[in-house]
Amino acid sequence: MDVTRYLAARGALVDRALAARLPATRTRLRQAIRYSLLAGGKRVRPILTLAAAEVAGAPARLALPFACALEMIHTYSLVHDDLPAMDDDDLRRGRPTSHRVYGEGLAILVGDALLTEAFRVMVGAQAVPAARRVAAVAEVAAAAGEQGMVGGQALDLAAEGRRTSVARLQDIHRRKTGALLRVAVRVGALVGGANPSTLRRLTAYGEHVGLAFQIVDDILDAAETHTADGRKDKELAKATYPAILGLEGARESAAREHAAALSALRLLGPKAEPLRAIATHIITRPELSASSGSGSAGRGFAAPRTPRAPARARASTGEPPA
Ligand code: GRG
Repeated sequence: MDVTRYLAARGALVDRALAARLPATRTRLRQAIRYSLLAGGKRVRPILTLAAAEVAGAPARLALPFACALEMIHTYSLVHDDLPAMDDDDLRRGRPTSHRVYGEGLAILVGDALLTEAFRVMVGAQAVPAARRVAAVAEVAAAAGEQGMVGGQALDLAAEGRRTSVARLQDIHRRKTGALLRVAVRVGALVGGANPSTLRRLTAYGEHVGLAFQIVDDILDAAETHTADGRKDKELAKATYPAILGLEGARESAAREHAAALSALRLLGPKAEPLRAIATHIITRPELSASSGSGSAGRGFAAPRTPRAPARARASTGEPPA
């Protein structure tokens, strides 16, 4: 299948739905929300939700509110992660970060509003039977909160500058990045009414894709660090796969997770083809090849990479902000 076309079409569907749910108004908060939400992210999580719903036998549109909600939660996490108290990043999705444009106070509120709106959108998905809806909302809450993404971010903060074992690193990644990717797949399956064995297989797929995604992200960051921004030593103080396993070890881990993701889908037939293609696309992102630079502009899995500038690492070395 032509995965690039598939991703572009599904991404456009999600973009339109998000823009319609949060139409432009004259308030600065709404402008700031739209600035971050409609900035051209890859829409990996919502696309996984739509694809999983189809594997379960439902039309993708049934899962669209949940897909939008996951993108809202993901965008909130990026806006908050970029704040001076976290990573202190200047660029996100190829443009200045929310707090650089709108100030820290409003950027915090953008995240708060997106997280809250996500739950309103899911609860209001009337076309989804109430029992399925409640089950899906509860799973998203768990994946986004202390047991999942927020807890993982806290572990990540605590791990900076310390020696970290592979097991600990996996735990951080499973929660910080993996939980939302896993739940994106599960929610599509739940909303679509997947039977228990399909749900189990899709869950395993989501877990392996979640880890592969984060390992690839670490590899891309490490490659960038070596070639471009000269922050190698500080980046290596972070808990990442290349820092612990080396680049080759990290690539092997990503390949193992990819193979496990495909194996989980083995018995799901042609309906699962988009999920297979997405897994393969994630680990063969164009920026992954050693010779490539920092990516080209525009949508897609080759969207511009944001140089990481960890404020916490700078603070610990006493280096002034770049
Ligand atoms: C602040 C509560 C809180 C959580 C932050 C996920 C996260 C936790 C922070 C993001 C930091 C980061 C860059 C992690 C690496 C993996 C990742 C989530 C990359 C960004 O996701 P993409 O590549 O981004 O899907 P786009 O912009 O395409 O949506």
